[in-house]
Amino acid sequence: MSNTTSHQESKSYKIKYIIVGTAGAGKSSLGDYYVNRKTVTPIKNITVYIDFFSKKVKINNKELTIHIWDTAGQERFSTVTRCYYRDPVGVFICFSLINRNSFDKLLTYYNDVQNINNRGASFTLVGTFLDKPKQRCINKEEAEKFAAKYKMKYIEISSKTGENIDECFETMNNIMCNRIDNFDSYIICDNEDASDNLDDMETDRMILYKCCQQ
Ligand SMILES: Nc1nc2c(ncn2[C@@H]2O[C@H](COP(=O)(O)OP(=O)(O)OP(=O)(O)O)[C@@H](O)[C@H]2O)c(=O)[nH]1
Ligand SMILES: [Mg+2]
Repeated sequence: MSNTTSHQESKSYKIKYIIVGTAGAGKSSLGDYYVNRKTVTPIKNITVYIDFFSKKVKINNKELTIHIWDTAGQERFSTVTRCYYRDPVGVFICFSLINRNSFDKLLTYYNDVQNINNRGASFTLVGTFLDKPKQRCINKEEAEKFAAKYKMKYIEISSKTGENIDECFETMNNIMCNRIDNFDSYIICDNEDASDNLDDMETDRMILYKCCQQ
């Protein structure tokens, strides 16, 4: 006799995340550490338009294929990066714990994503540069207050040491599993045919192409 529950639990899901925040906030470093275990180097690699990471994880018998869209923080790319705010179900808003300006811009990013997103995105606020306590200018209470006000999770990470990076994504992955268990239509409908991830990437690349033509 078939078991409906175990059949459901062994299903694969594709999940789209996006990382936003000011230039130099550590967005690419966060994604690169989580997916490739790459620690930061002194060489700066500015993201142009958008970058992409992918990783498969298994949680409670669910296979998640995670697509992470890493946006450029530089203002001159914002017309294009905003095109990617529509679809993600998980959003990481990054700021640097050692840069006040990156914290002051958080609300702008939050509002921009909320205005464009149509998947009921879950948000995590990520404070980066945890390995630089002496240069720190945003304290934990201030960041926690902001996160609580906008109903986000809050976590502090270092892409130099890797501290809390797995936890950062695991927290979001668990939120996604809960949303799936609660039959969240934004995720379930996106996964009617979860096997074909390449087509999905192609669609996203077309969005980038169209935006660049504007
Ligand atoms: N010490 C330390 N350095 C970091 C950390 N995160 C990022 N960096 C460094 O900060 C610089 C900028 O990091 P990126 O990850 O490229 O920043 P970004 O947000 O992707 O920047 P854009 O692509 O321009 O929007 C790089 O030189 C990184 O090596 C961190 O947690 N600790
Ligand atoms: Mg980058």
